[in-house]
Amino acid sequence: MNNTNINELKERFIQQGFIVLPQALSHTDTATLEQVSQALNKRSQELLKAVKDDNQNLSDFYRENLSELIAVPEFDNDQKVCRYEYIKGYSQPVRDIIIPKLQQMIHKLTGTDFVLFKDKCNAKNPGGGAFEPHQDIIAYDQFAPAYHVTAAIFLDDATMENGCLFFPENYQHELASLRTRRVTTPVGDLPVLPSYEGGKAHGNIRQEICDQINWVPITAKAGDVVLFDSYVPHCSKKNDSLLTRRAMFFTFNPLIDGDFYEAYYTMKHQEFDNPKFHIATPTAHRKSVL
Ligand SMILES: O=C(O)CCC(=O)C(=O)O
Repeated sequence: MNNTNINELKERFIQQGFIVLPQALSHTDTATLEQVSQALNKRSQELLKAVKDDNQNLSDFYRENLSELIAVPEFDNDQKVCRYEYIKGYSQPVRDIIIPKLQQMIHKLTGTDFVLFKDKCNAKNPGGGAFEPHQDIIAYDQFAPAYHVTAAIFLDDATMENGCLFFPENYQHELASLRTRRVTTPVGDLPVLPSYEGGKAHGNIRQEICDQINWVPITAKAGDVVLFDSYVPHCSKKNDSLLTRRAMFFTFNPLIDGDFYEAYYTMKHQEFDNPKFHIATPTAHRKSVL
């Protein structure tokens, strides 16, 4: 993000709710994240196996292990890692190097100090990993902050074939006539879109709203960063390739609203089955409780 185009980026971020920053991290940083990803994916696999071998379920395991990495299995395979979370709690390089850099990036864009709210890595395994259209804010509203910025960092190229993200061209414009609840945020009043409640589609934006949105695929190279706020609708299709499409998501909230990272993960460890924590995600959990 250089100083010459910062005003244009700011304007686009406020208007669209997202921006793409090609190759925003250095090669050293992406190499660090690659190492972290390999170590944490291995740890997640070991955890899923150990819990199964002990005839335990993940809810009980996490209730008893509040500082453990959170491994969430795939919808159709309880031994395959769909995502893992609590990266900052687990990885010193992420804590000391990556998060401060992302904070700087977001500060440059918004002029505001942000603190980490949550983090995760989606594995997006071959044959799976579709995320239905949703707004992230729906999954965060049990905590005080009403606005968040997520940095999605791609560890693999994201393509049409392997399930890149889709964002609206300009949802505020496309849905200008929609009457819905609006929330005051640092970038203006943003809409909470009507979504399904309960059942398999819990948290997904209603179909008639999705149909009014002009969805644009955002393909990305490994090392690209996409910054998006917690109101912009987004989704991704399943991975139709033979390789994973890994991406880490670091979600921040304005520092002025407080630091909720540990409170968020204490709640997530204690309430692993709470549907709030599995909105629009392709995880084993959705099959079992919804
Ligand atoms: O990883 C993806 O393809 C989509 C992620 C997403 O939409 C989310 O986690 O909210």
